[in-house]
Parts: sequence; structure tokens; C-alpha cells
Amino acid sequence: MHPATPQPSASVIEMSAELWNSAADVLETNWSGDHMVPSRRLYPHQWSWDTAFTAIGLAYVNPARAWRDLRSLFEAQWPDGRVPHIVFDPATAESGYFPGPAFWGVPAYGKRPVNGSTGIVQPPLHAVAAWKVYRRAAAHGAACVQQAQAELAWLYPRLVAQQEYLIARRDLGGGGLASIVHPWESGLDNSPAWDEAMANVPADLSLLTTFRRRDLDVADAAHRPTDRDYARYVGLVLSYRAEGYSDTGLLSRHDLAVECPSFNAIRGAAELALAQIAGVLGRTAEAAAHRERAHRITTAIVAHLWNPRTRTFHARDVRTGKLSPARCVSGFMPLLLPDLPAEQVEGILAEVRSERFGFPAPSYDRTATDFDTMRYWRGPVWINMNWLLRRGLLMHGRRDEAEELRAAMVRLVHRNGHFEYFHPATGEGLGAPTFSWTAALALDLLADRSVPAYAKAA
Ligand code: 9WN
Repeated sequence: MHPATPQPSASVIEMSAELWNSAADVLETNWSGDHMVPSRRLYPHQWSWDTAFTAIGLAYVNPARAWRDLRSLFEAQWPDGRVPHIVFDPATAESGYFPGPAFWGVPAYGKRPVNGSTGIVQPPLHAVAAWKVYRRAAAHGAACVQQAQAELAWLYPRLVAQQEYLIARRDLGGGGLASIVHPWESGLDNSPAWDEAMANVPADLSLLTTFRRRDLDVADAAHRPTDRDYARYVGLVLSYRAEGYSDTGLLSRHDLAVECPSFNAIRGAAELALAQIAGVLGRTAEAAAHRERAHRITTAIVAHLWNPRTRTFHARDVRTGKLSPARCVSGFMPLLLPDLPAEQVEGILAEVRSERFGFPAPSYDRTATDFDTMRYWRGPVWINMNWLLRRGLLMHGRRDEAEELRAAMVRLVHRNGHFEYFHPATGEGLGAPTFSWTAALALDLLADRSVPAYAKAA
């Protein structure tokens, strides 16, 4: 006999309603006509992987906007397939964000000649988002399903081109993994995962006299990257910009090339989502090819980024061939891949449950001497990484852990608000308040208990 399903208590229902309404309000406030901004003050343009996360939340409260958000981003896709990490909003002045469009100096292309974009990318989570928005359409009625089918057909070749750019132009190490050439491309900007590779990038502090940081006008300096790191970020853009953002010969003339386990696991997850999308579009042969690519990405991640001693994944510096010693939340993201062998799954789970991490997982090892509870990506808890981790746990049939993590995230955001990130000991909100992806993912955490396609049985 099955035990009776426990019913949620009145306080849980009340908490969920409050959280739902406040999350929907954030997404309303941050909607800018044809796209979502991550935060009105700190990030007043459209960011790439933020769009994927926010579309997932919009799918519940305004599916037409979810599609509009994804479409806005892909209208700015470059002819070579790259999807820029920021699409600039022409209504925001150059002084509204540094580095703005004039600094990036991207040549005119496609439909966005005026407002422009950056020349770097971010993790390609958009196929996963498009598939989730599509799956949700049925709940909103027939007209919505029809729109979802049309949007999916429009997006599919663009999502494929995004993936092809990453393998054709960015496999700088030659082993089937895409390299990031700027920490901003990882989305985990100043993670300790890049420290060793970044130590070889010159930090020219005079660049911060020529170009003034704007983030410190609107955010606490203790929560943001240091000037030395920022000078390196600026220098790396100047280096990539100097050759018109060309990837040809990049390894020999650019100071940073790193294979990130999270970026590459998301590439693999995107191939699996593309397989699903190809299926509904009737492209059966392509569906099989996407699954095969996901498998190859999984094999390459295991071959190049696994450290059998720490039993977790680490970033690899392509220039030196060395794995970073830092234990970071990005190392858990290969759990998103259903073909990940048992040895790696067990290793990650042991690491997640150890005193170094726990639920919700901080961005960096709590026991590391340079663990920093305030500075972003060097300790604080991020909802997007924990959302991905929960998806990975579900992928490997770890439903109890996934539910424990889901409840911990819901409690954290309900108690502290829709902040950009959270203090890993007290839960205090840090960075930007009313941050879009925290709100969007809170909606998904409240609504979606389903198990992702391709998941292993419990
Ligand atoms: C630089 C927008 C972005 C996120 C990144 C996060 C932060 C930007 C910044 O904000 O990066 O791209 O100015 O610090 O690290 O993941 O996409 O929310």
C-alpha cells in the first residue's frame, strides 16, 4: 500500500502564493518592450543566458513574452552563428553600462546595425529554454500551441547555428570541447575556476583610468570583481576586438582559452533539447544526430575535465593543459548529461553532499581559504546554478535530493527576496535586488515537478 500523499500545509500554500506573485511582479517590472533586462539598474540591456532563464519563467505568466525575448536575442545572432552575450538596448545611453556598445565597436550586421551587441558569447542554454516554453504552451490553450510551433520552427535553425559556431570556431583545444576566451563567456565571471589561467593575463590598471567602471556606482564594491580582475576583463576584450572578433589563430594571439565544464555540459544539454525539437518538427534524422553529439560532448568532458583525485570536474587551461585546482559549482554541471558514467555521477554527488558544498550549493568550496561570502561567483549561492543542479539530479533519478534542493531554494528566495545572489551562511540577499532570473526560476521551481526527458529511472 502506498502511503497517503502529504498535503501541503496552509503556510506552504500561502508562501507559494506570495512567492509566485512577487516573482511575476519582478518579471513585469523588468520587461523592456521586446526583451527582459536582468536588473534595471545594474544590467540595463539584454543578456544571453539570462534570456534563457527568464523565458523559462515567462512561460508560466506570459508565454508570448517568452517567445519575444528569445526572438529578440536571436535576431541579433551574428552571421557566423554566435549569439552575443549582450544585445544593447538603443534606448539606454552609453553611460548606462560599461562596457557599452561604443567600447565593443562591433561592425554592423544583420538586423541590428545600430544598437549592436558584444562580440563574445555565453552558455548556450536557449534550446533547453525553448523546449520548456514549448512544452508549457498546452496549458495556455490552442492559440498558444500554434504560436509555440511557429516560434520553435523559427528558432530551430538558429539554435543549430549557435551550436555549430561553438564547435567549428571555438574548439581551440581540438578535443571536442568549446573554449571560452573571456570569463564573461562562462556566465560565472570571477569564479576561482579561472584564477590560474587569468594569472597569465596582464592586469593593466591604467585601462580603468581610460575606461571607467560603472558597476561600482550601482553595486557594493565588496560584492563585485576587484579592479585587477576588471582590468584583465577589459584587456581581453581589447585583444579580441583588435582582430574584429575573429577566431582564426586565436590561441596564438589571445591570453585566455579555457574549457569550462559548465559551459560544455550546457552545450550537451542543448543538443538533447535540439533532439526533442527536431522530433516535433519532423526532422527525425537530425534528432538522432543531436543525440549523438550530446554523447560525444559527454565523452569529451569526461576525458578532459575529470580529476579522479578530487572526483569532480574542473576547468582546463587550454594554453597549459592544466586543470584548475579550484572546486566550483561549475564542476557539477555535467550531471545535466544522462550518459555521464556512474563513477562521475557518484563523485559529484559525494562532493555536493560534503562539507564543501551542501544544499543550496555555494558557487565555491566553503572550506577553501579564499572562500568569499560576499564577492560574486567566489562563494555566494546563485539560484540559476542550483536550478541546473536540480535538473541534473533529476536527470540521474535522484528525486529525493532534487526535492530537498528545490525546497531549500524556494525557502531562500521567499525569505530574502529575488536577489541576484545570496550569502552562503546567512541567506542575506546580495548584488542586484529584483533580479530577473531568480524570479523566473522561482516560478519554475514552484510549478514544475516533472522529470526532464532522457532522465534515468530512479
Ligand atoms: C557581465 C547579467 C550578467 C550575467 C552574468 C553575471 C553578470 C556581467 C557583469 O551579470 O555579468 O556579463 O557586468 O558582471 O556574472 O552571469 O549574465 O545578469
